[in-house]
Amino acid sequence: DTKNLPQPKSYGPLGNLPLIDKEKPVQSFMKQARELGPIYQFHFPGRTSTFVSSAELAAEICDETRFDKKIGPALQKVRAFGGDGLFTSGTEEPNWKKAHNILLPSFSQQAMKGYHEKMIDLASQLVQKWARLNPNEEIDVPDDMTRLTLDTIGLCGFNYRFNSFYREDSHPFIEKMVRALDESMSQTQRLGIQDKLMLRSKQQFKEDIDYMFNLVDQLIEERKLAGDQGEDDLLAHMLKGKDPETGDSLDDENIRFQIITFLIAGHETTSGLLSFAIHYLLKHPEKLAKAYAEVDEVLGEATPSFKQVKQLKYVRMVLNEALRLWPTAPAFSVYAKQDTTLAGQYAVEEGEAFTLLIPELHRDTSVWGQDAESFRPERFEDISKIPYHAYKPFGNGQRACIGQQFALHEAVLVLGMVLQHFELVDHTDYQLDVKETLTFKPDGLTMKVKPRRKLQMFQAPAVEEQEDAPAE
Ligand code: FDE
Repeated sequence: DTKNLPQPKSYGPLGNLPLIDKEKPVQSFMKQARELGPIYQFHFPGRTSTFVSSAELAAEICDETRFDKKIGPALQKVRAFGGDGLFTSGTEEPNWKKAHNILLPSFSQQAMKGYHEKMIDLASQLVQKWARLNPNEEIDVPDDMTRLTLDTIGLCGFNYRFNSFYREDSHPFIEKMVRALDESMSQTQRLGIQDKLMLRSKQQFKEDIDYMFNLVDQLIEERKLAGDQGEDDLLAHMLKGKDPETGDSLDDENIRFQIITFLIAGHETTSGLLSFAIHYLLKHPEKLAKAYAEVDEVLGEATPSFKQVKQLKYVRMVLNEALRLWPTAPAFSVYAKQDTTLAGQYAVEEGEAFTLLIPELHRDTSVWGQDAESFRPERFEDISKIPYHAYKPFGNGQRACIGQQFALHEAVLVLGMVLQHFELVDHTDYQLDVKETLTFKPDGLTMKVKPRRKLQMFQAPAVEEQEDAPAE
């Protein structure tokens, strides 16, 4: 059964804890998986986690008749500000299903058409910023991508402009959110007694959460005061929507949690995705050339239309492949709904939990081949050839990412426009270093760009020679 699983070296009361690099816990678990195999146990002081990383085992724990999403210790901490929002609520909690039903239409293909223009608005701000850099100035890629994705979810979701491109530093909301996320991750790694002593961090945590609640509550209040102006964004759907199953609508506190959830889930992950994609294109000139060719053929000089974004197939494959190698939300956990067995081999008791290490699943050579470590977007030429349970960058089943289409439409559009306008230069010969918060990002990735074409926006009208000509 699962009691005799492989486990790493133990350090007395600390269990396996000393084996974790505190800055890179998930990468530490990935490393252990390479040494211990596709399923192993890891002992923290006071609790044990079981990690799985093969396609065979992923298919088992993704069977929703036997397993359901587990709100593990890290998500428990995030609940301090995500509450019973979609991401941090259990499937059995009434607000999960209710919000899921109410918000699903906000993420349909039809809804994407409504967001397209707003996405273009913000992608244009990014392109304009980069077009106006001096030739020697470098770009902090994850930093600018975070500005872009935060502003996009703000505008599409709540008609709110964070205006991140007009600020030297990130919006205060981001600073507090990142610090709160960081604190919740650290809390899960501290020993009980250590944690109790961190009074200053706890006070800060509380202040940061209060700030987030205030900003969001204000947003809700303002919208209510303004009344129904025909907005068709997430917030409007949250305020007006009724669960078709029960006729219930969401209460104000839950709407607050949903907004915070969408701001968290919707921007870090997507900005990491765009940053990894750029990293891999910088390192693979032949793939970059292919992407340029597609963008030039499909878009030419034009601002992308909704339909053209759908036609950027290779750009989409590049993003899929970036998500394979570095899925920006790198793990999720499930628990057994009843006693069961895993792969006909391990007896599992009701309630036992498993965490899927998505980057390891995505490197399973039995599915991805011996070149699983290489960046090769062509793998995604025919999606139907990829076994369903071998690729999980957006999670699984009914608890999968509700924002998937949103994130992909945005990312294809942005990467398409970046390639349309710029030649990308890897001026530091960047070596990948993956930073972990709740999500993955290429740490310290910078590049320079050279314009490929003249910016179309706000061009002065052509000078009319005749008018200026001296009168005869
Ligand atoms: C979700 C999600 C997931 C799952 C998790 C678990 O299971 O725990 C994942 C894996 C993900 N997600 C991923 C991702 C990636 C990317 C790029 C993204 N994602 C994006 C986005 C955007 C938005 C807006 C979002 N996203 C959202 C979200 C939400 C709300 C959720 C929850 C759902 C439920 O219901 O549960 C998620 N996402 Fe994501």
